[in-house]
Order: sequence, then structure tokens, then C-alpha cells
Amino acid sequence: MILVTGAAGQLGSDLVAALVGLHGREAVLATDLRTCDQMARSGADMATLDVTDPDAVQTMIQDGAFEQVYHLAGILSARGEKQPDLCWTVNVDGLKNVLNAVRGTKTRVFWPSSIAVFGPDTQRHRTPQVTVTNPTTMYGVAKASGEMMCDYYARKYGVDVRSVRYPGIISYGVPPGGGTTDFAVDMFVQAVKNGQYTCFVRESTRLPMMYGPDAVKAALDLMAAAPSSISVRTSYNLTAFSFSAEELAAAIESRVPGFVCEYEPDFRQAIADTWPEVIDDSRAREDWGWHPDYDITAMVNDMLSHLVDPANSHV
Ligand code: AKB
Repeated sequence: MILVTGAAGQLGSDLVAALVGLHGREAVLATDLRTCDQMARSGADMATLDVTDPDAVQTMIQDGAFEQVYHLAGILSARGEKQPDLCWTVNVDGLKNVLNAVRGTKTRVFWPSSIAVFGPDTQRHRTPQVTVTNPTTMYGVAKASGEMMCDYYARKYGVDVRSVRYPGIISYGVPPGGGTTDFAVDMFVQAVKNGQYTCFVRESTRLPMMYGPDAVKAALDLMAAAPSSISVRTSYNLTAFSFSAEELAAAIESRVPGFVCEYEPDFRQAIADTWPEVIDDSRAREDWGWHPDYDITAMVNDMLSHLVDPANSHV
């Protein structure tokens, strides 16, 4: 059995569908604070779970009932700046509850970290796997703390926990909520709907990004890798491509003639300004064979084909 927390979210909904496709619907339990239509569509069993409640997590995961746990429940960066206490509680205490619940079992855990662990002191171009982090957002502080906790539980208790530092994820299913890289998804949606978008970061803002199917593939590949191939128990750098907001707008405009993008940076600009532009993910490539299937052109074409005609679904 496989447990997914945060199953109603952007990554969770796509991951549950992929897990059901691979293992069958009876093998996957999709959980979130509330169940929703998107979760129901995957066919997986559903349950509510508040990851901040240690007893509820312990009861759900007791005695190694699950071979794998994909612990995705979390608060993203922009919301985290508005609700820092909630961000810490969900992202750090929630992770600790899961790690405590699997201690002493053979359950393998996947937990997403983020490029947000890096901060203004970090080398912004080809950011190395091991380098200065010093994040300045609560989300980054929580993710950096979570990474160290994963490494600690792996060393001290032998917990088989695996993690990647996701860049911005672009997908057409469930929209992201409360992130800084959300502008990339919003731009596609508004281009198709209205032919116009007002972007909340400036045009030159360049960030690492990845298409949703590659984000799902990374989680599945890392979880399938032999334990001996995992040399990083904090979290692996991971990326597919980087673009600036104006480069994405131009790529969309080439497929959606007349699309106009304007720029009105808000508080999320200050968050984006502390993150790397390009990530070096060579350790993930060497250790467990990571490689993205989608470059930016393939991503733009696929996104637009799904948004224009939702029948073109991967799952
Ligand atoms: C966010 O923007 O908060 C996330 C992330 C990069 O972790 N997409």
C-alpha cells in the first residue's frame, strides 16, 4: 500500500493518478485535509488526514502499514510569508510526525524540498548540491530544517527517506496555490482564457522550472532507486530548465498570437530575488539517473494543447 498526503494539491493529484496507473487503485490511499473531486477522479481510496496531528498520523501509518509514503502536504512560499506559524507547523511538524510514525518500520518516505532552501548568499548560477543556503523566507527556513531532519532520521534511525529540491512546477491539472513560481502556470491559463496576463514578478525574473510529468517522474524514480545509490539524504538538487518571465511570455505568444503580458511586481518579487536562477542537478543524474523528458518548447506545446483541449490528458 502507498499513502499520499497532500493528495489534492498540484503535485499530489498528478502523482496519485500516476501511482494508480502503476499499482492499481486499491494500492493507493490519497489523503488531504479535505477530500475533493480531483482526488475522487483518480479512483484511489480517499481519507482525510491532518498531518499536524501526531496521533492521527501515527494511527494512519502504524506498524508499517504502508510500503511507501509520499508526504506532500505543505504550505508554499508566498502563503508562508503571510502565515509563518502555519508554514512551520505544517511543513516541519508535519514532516516530523510522519518520520516519527515510520521509525522502526521499513516504510520508504518521499518528501519534497524546494529551491527555496537557497537564499541571497547562495551562488545563483549553477547552484551546487552542497553550498551555502541561508534562506530568508519562512518557507525556505522550514524546508532547510526539514532537509536536516530527513538526514538526521536517516542516520540516527535508519529511516529510508528521500527528497528532491523541486523548482517551480508547471502543470495544467490542479493549479498551484500560494507559491512564488505560480506566475508561470497563471500566465498559461490567462493567455488561453483572456489573451492577457498581469505578471506579479518583473520580466527579467529567471527561475528554475519543471513540467508536471517530470516532477512526478522524479518522485517515482527516486523512490524506485536502490538504497545503495542514494548518497544524499538531505535533498537532491533538481531542475529541467530555467526561463525569465518575459521568455515564457514570448514562448506563449508564439503559440497564442496577440497574447499580451504586463508586469506589476508585488511582494513575491522579493522572494524570487533570493532564489537561484539555474540549478546544478548533476548529483541526481549520477546517483539515480535523473533526466527530464520535457524541455521548455515541449512543455509549452503540451501545456497549451491541454489547456485548449482538456481531453488531451496524460492520465
Ligand atoms: C513556490 O513557489 O513556493 C514553490 C517552490 C519553488 O517551492 N513552487
